[in-house]
Amino acid sequence: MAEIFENPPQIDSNYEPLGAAELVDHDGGSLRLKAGSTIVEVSALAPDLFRVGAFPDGSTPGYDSEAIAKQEWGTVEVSMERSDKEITLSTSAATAHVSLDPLRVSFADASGRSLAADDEEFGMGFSRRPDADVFTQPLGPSPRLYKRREEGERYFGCGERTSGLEKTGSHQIFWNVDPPLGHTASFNNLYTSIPFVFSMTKGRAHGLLFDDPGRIEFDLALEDEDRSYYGAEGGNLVYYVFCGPTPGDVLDRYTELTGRTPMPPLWSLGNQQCRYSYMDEDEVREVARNFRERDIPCDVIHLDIHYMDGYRVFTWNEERFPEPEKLMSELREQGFRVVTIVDPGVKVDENYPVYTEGHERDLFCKTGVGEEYHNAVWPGICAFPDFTNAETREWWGANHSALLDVGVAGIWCDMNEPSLFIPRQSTMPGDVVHPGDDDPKFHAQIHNAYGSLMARAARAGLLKLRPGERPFVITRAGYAGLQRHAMQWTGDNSSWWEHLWMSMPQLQNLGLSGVAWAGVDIGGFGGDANAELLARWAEFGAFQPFCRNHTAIGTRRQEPWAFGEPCESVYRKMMKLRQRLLPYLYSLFEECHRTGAPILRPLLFEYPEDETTYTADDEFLLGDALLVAPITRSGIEHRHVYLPRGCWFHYWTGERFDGPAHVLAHAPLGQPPLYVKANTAVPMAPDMAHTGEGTWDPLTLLLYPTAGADESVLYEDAGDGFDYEDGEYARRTVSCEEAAGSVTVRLSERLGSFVPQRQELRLELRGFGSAPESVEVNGEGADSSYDEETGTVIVSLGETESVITVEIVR
Ligand code: MIG
Repeated sequence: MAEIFENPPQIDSNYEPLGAAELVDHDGGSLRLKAGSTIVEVSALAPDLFRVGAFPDGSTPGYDSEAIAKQEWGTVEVSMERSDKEITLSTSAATAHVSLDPLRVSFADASGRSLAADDEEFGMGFSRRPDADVFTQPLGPSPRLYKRREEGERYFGCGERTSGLEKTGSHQIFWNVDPPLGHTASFNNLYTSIPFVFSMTKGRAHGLLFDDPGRIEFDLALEDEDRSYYGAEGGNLVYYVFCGPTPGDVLDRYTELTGRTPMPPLWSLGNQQCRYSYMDEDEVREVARNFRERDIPCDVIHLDIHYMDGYRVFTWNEERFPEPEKLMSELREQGFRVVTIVDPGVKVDENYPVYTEGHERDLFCKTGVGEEYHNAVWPGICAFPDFTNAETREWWGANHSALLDVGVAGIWCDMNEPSLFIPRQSTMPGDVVHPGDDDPKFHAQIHNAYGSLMARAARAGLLKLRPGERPFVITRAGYAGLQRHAMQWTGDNSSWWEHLWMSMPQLQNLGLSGVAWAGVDIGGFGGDANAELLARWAEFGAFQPFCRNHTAIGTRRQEPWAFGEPCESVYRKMMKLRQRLLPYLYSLFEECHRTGAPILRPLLFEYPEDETTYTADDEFLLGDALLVAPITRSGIEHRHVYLPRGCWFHYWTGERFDGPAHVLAHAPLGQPPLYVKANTAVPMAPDMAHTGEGTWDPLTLLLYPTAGADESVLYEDAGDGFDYEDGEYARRTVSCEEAAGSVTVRLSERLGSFVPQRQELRLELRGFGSAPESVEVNGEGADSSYDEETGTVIVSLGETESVITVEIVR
């Protein structure tokens, strides 16, 4: 099957675009056409979402896919117009134009802007080798799609990538691998595959998801700057077009289709610590003790593969971890939770119940001749669960009881590309068989979904074993939609400045591809970190949705204290800042859960009309209120920062900047360039060693008022469990407006039935040159103070559910 892994040329000589088509049926928002022996369907699923499917040679139309969370879309109001040459389907927000001879499909948004238009010449179709049979083209004809690149269109997204944010002029491969260390710009595909292109055209966004869990390639205006190409190997051609026009519209619809990020347990937003591996109970205790003694916030410690008995999944190594339950309850008393790694490979061992049960129940992948497929991984020779089978997933999920029963809090799915040792860092041969639920598939047909399916099994297992708790599952591999099962960490980066820089575009593109809950290993995994690199990495890492320090076996120690001062103090300061920012971060997670908005987001998400933001990928926004521009080079204390329109305040010095502006930031160690948007409240918790130490009392709303107005949202709930789904949350909008020297801060009514346990809400208003003339809360004199040195006004408010209005006259 080697041929199917070759890079196909963008336009190969065996390609035949679909020709003339005729309408055979239509129904509400859907058209069914026939072009030769190919059935083509064009459907409006929502006003701004269309789906196109092409099914060759009589194959039955169908859209089941691991990427898709929502299949039933209800009826969309569509008007259809028909002529001999063209059929149009118009919704309230967009139009699909289907021209019939030859068949070409294009789209437009409400303003008439053309998007995702088929290339006139090449359109869509299939590549068939003239002598094609099961040996030369085992997966059948190969779907190909050619789209025009609109004038000024620029490409982003594509999931986990090396190099910069913009992907215009690039070749993208989607095929999950465990790549060797390095991950330089010459690396293409990594651990996850999200074949979703997020396009910006002169301020307007749209998206295209090309759905196929086998190998996919895109050419994003590389070979021809006026054209993009999308191709798979075998199967049907299915793609979705998101018409926007704002970045938020695209992500909202994309995550409605592929699934939303679940609400995280609050503890999983705390700082986390890992090493490959903490070798025994004493070493884990020692790490925990250091965090508390050194006053560095930390919520989670991870156990890598050495906790297992001979790397057998769902077991404990009795020498290294003789009393896991005791260890975990001790750690829990100190406010730590434990996450354990789980790999898919199950050791072939007749005395190991996980293997014998999986074998007896026939739950593993097979070779072409029906034998259990084996390969080597950490435990030696292993069998591999067929996660395409629902029974396998249920069995796998239930096996997590061996970990959860002794107190493990979360599960870290590794090696699930899957990564195999023979040959080194390879993956399953394409002709391995997944027997599935009576629908056997070759591995090549489902490869990219394997990691997602493993994560799905873990999440479902955790939900079943602990129904009242929010699962915490990390995955390395996955496919589009993985965000509904797990968060993603980006695998084996290296302790390089280049990788500290790359973390930003990498996480921003993941965010534009639906995977907002993500993070890179702080300090870098491969190779040795040093004091300055680790300190600077913490200055960036504290702002990641997932904040974990991790490093490989045999490398230098990388705990926050490993390099002494000043690194340790910088690390402490940054983790304390993260801990204080948790109410803000948690509110962003809730926004993401509800709307798909990225948490760590590129500037273009908020300022799409400003094309300077399209290349500003060495800085990012956390929500819409914080702009972070980390230092990513050794030995420097200054860097360029682009501030988009609006007014920004430097967090450490209070200096004011009016954007759009290019500024030179001074950033000595411990003061990464961090800017707060004017009039946008940033909710902050008190100092704590871990998330469970206390309630958010007082909860401080940090604000920099200035002429103009803006608002933000504060969301709270129990921090775990599912009562929020029944209305047990507390949400309020905080608006801040300044006109003629008079500042009005208004907290809306508190919505929802959750009652925050605290005495005090506090406003911290910065940027006051002198004591305010007057401060009133709900029209009466207020409990307030002014600090001359920092120019800060503090106003103390009780916690009530009604509207609170604060008036400050400068
Ligand atoms: O072959 O479990 O990316 O985080 O420490 C290496 C050992 C397997 C790869 C993961 C890394 C983890 C390591 N794993």
